[in-house]
Amino acid sequence: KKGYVMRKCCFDANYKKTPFGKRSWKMFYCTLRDLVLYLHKDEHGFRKNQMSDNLHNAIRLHHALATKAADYTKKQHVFRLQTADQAEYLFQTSDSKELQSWVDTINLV
Ligand code: I3P
Repeated sequence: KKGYVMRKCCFDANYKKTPFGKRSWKMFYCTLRDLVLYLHKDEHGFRKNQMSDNLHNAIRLHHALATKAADYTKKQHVFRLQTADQAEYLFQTSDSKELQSWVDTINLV
């Protein structure tokens, strides 16, 4: 699965609150492959398989959990991703179908 999403970092590993100034929403071209969610700057970054993208923006999905973020009311179509190392992110998708599709895909890997 691939597509553009908005991402907000809430907690870094070990449930450490993401520092102020690093909690803003950012757009990424997201791809899922081999239990890893890669966040590329854009589709070009994905095609070129840009190293800088891969090193800094890969989220391991083994033992991760995606759930609809019903408690986050500032934006629509948002899901929460909690990882095995206890990091937490919010992802905004384009509509409810996309939201469900990302959640299902992530939880099935
Ligand atoms: C963050 C940015 C986010 C906001 C976050 C701010 O500031 O304004 O949009 O999250 O609030 O810290 P910065 O750009 O300086 O990182 P919301 O959109 O969810 O309000 P937070 O501190 O409550 O996470």
